Amino acid sequence: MNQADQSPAPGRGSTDVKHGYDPVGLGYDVGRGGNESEPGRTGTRGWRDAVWWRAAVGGVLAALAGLAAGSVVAGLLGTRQTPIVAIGSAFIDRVPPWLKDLAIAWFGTNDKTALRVGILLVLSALAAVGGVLAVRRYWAGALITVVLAGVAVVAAATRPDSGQTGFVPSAVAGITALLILRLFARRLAPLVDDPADGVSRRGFLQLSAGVAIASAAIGALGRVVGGNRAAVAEAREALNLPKPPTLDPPAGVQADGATPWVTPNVDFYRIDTALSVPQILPSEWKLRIHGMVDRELELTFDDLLKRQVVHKWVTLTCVSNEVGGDLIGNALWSGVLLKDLLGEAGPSGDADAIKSTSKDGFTAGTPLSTLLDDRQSMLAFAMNGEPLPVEHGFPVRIVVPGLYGYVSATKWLTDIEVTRFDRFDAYWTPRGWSELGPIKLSSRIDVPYGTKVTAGPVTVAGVAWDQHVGVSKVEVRVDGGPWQQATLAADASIDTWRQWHWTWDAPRGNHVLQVRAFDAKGNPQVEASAPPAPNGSTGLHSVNVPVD
Ligand SMILES: Nc1nc2c(c(=O)[nH]1)N[C@H]1C(S)=C(S)[C@@H](COP(=O)(O)O)O[C@H]1N2
Ligand SMILES: [Mo]
Repeated sequence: MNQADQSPAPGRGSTDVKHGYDPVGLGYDVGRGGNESEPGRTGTRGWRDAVWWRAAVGGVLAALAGLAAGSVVAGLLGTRQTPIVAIGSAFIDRVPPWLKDLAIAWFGTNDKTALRVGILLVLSALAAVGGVLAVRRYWAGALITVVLAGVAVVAAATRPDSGQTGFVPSAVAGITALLILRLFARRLAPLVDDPADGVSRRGFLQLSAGVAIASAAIGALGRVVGGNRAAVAEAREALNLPKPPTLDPPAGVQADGATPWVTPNVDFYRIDTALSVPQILPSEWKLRIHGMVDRELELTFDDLLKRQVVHKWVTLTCVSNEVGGDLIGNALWSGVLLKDLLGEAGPSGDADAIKSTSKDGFTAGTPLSTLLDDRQSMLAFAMNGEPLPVEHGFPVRIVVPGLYGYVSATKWLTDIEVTRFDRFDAYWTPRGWSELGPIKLSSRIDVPYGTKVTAGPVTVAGVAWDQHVGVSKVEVRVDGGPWQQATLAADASIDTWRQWHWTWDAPRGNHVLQVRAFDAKGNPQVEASAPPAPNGSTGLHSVNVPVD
């Protein structure tokens, strides 16, 4: 039951005219007992006694409490869709390009921060109006909260990256804000009739302080309980990284076939030992480069961004990939060359490796030579033009063209020690995997696969890779017959996979297709089958194709 609606006290309702100029009836003028013939007193007493500003404060505090609750829930659920992120993302998706350009012109790389501040200001203003309305008619004020929360819920629910629970934080935020708004409305209702009512004034102060402290505490608790997830998600969202000149695949690369040349971030395979994904705020990220160096380096995320940034297509592969498997993906990585950073540190001539360590204690051992040569090994902070997804190593990981991930691609990177292979074991080495892990030449058939094929011309297509060596030729054979040369898509660089396709005049019956690739020097793929351990699978990919 709502006291504000039920109070029989006079001085409320649209028929009440005795407050004179008082459009909302909340003591904007002189309040109860005031004297309209004494205009001199109106200003100060009116201001101090007035309910409206207290009601506005209550509205804003209710909204902030809702946002705090929403952040906690987002943290617990592991979704990045806090109410602000939900609204902000929906806004970014819909904003016309000219406005985006204007925002960038005005705020530069702070445009995302400006957007957040803007959203907060607009929300606060609306919440203040809601607070004022709620004192007289709770549901009139509550309606504003319902609409705002509704917008956030719909925005979160319709985002492609929000998952099934993305809307929950916004819903919880809305409900929390409604409950707190109700408390404020009740507290303030008596002041409408008697602005000098000391009990109610103190009550308002106590409630305000309580809500403010509780919101701050809940926000802090959320960071602990949620492992910083919401805060990291928001920080990631707010980052404005140097953009690659283009996200388009290099011209002429596309080939007929099922596998797109670029692997979208959401489809990119994920392999790691992290039960719970490390949550690192860019503002708290630090990298130490030390060990056998002339000068130890300590870098912050901002230090990294101040350096020369490179953008490079690299196909990452997992050593656990079986023949024909999908633990491989191609992305445009943006970051800073390890060659530059190690050059600054000055590695000792005796060093032959780095041991890189992640926040969660994973380690990889990488030959120093692969970081200092021309292959553009990097500390990557962006993937396909976006900040690294958290599960792919946010905020910074290593990418080394030509090496399996387990010996190079440390995610959530925090430490690089320049050292010697004979002085340490990386994570997978004592677990039965080779110390060195160059990627092996391999190839895969992607179509036809699991689809019905009709007799006649059929496109057979797939990918082949031999990162940092290059693929020179791909051949296909049917039922163990003669090898036939497939068409290779244009080369992007030797560090990416290569698409291939071949047209097969398919006869009826059950057939077996096989593929093999040749490296840049003309060596064929190893045909003998070997399992992934200890340093990568070999063998030819075969698919059975029934043709009607
Ligand atoms: N911190 C950390 N980084 C890691 C790993 C890990 O377990 N922990 N696994 C590695 C392995 S085995 C691979 S194949 C790649 C996979 O990177 P991705 O998950 O971004 O595809 O990350 C590498 N980096
Ligand atoms: Mo891997």
